[in-house]
Formats: sequence, structure tokens, C-alpha cells
Amino acid sequence: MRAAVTVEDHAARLDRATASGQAIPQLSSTGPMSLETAYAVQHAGIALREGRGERLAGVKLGFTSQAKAEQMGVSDVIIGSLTDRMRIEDGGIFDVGRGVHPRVEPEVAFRLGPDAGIVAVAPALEIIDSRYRDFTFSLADVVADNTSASAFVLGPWTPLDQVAALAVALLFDGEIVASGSTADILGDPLRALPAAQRMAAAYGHRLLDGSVLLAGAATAAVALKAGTHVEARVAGLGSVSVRTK
Ligand code: OOG
Repeated sequence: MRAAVTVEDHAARLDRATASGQAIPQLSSTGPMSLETAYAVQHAGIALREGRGERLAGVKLGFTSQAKAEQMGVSDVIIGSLTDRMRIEDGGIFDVGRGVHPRVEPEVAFRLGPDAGIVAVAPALEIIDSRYRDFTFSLADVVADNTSASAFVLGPWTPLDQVAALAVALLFDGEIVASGSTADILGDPLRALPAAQRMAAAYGHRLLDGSVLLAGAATAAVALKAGTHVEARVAGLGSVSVRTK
């Protein structure tokens, strides 16, 4: 009999795929995986990163918008972890060649205070990069893969005001490639906080003082290639950008 593949084995395979930029088969291709096991794999992957000195910087939600759920064929809200090393400074550089097949999404980010309330809001870019072949996965696969988290960029913080229906645009070299509204994020991105609290309590994530909550994409994700100036604009919040190489 073959020895059972452990949570740590799955996490190590995903970790190697992240480091090498080489896609792997979906974990679900070898048998069904429960959501509980998938989150255990995700946490084991974060533990590997923490073992290399990375620090938790926040959490992100996925599939909070219809456009994303339809694009990926997966509809339940999911939660993943962000670390300090995933963060790129506003106006910084992302190396596409180090990823598998990275894509970018315009988002809204919240900064959490001591009691896990929202203290500030910023426009954000999230770079997602599934470690699975063809960017396809089951819900358990994408959860195990830390919800495809790769990198994030935060624009200027402003004190929280209403953010329910702000126009959002994603631009490549000044041309709009996707557009939507913050209303596309759970009807109102403020709903990301109770959603994150519920998910965090269920699956063992922590909403730390000073950490970031990425509320999820407002549009479908767009594939990245090298040599692009990528910008997200959120009406009333300003803009955030990254350059790819
Ligand atoms: C999963 C991550 C989805 C979002 O904002 O919906 C996500 C994926 O599509 O690879 O981050």
C-alpha cells in the first residue's frame, strides 16, 4: 500500500510550485479533499513561509463578486492569508517571469484596527497566480493554494467613508481593460468584514491589529505580461499602480 499523502506533502508541493513557477496538477485529481483539509494545507503552506521569516500581513477574500465567481466557475466565498513579502510598494515592480500565469484584479483594501474594526480604506491591486495547470481548480484546490494569492499593492489610505458604489477601473498602459463598481463586491465591500470574521472564526485565520483585509475583486481577473503599467482607479479613493517586467 502507498503511504497516504499528508497535508504537509500537499503544502510542500504547492510551495515548490510557487518557488519554481511550474504548475502542478490539481490536488483534487488524486481524490476528493474536504474544505477542512484544504484549509489545513493552506495553513501548512503559510507555516512554511513563516519558517523562512515571512510575517502575516492580513487576509484576503475571494469570490466575493459575481464576475469572479463566473470566471472561475466557483462560487463560495474563500479566505486566504497575506504575508509581508507578498506586498509590493505602490508604483513598484512585479516580475511576471517568476510566476506561473499571473493575473491582476482591482480591489478595495481595508486596514483593521485593534478590535478588528475598519479604520481606513485604500484602492488596491491583487495579483493572483494559481499554482495549478491551466488556472483551473475545485473549491478545495484553490483554498489549499492559499486562494491563488501571489502579491498585492496598496494605494493611499483614507479614513473610512461610504464605499458602496464607487466606479472601479483597471488600466493597462492607460487603456481600460476591465471596469465595474465596488457594489460588485458583496453588494457593498463593507460586507467583507463580517464575511472575513465568519470565515476567520471557522477556518483559523486571525484579523490582527494593523493588518490588511483585501475585500475581493470588483471585476474578472486579467492576465499579466511583462512591460505593462498596471493601474487600478477607484472613484473617490484614488489610484494604485505596479509595473510588470
Ligand atoms: C482565486 C482567487 C479569487 C477574488 O478576488 O475573487 C480572488 C482565483 O480566482 O484564482 O482573489
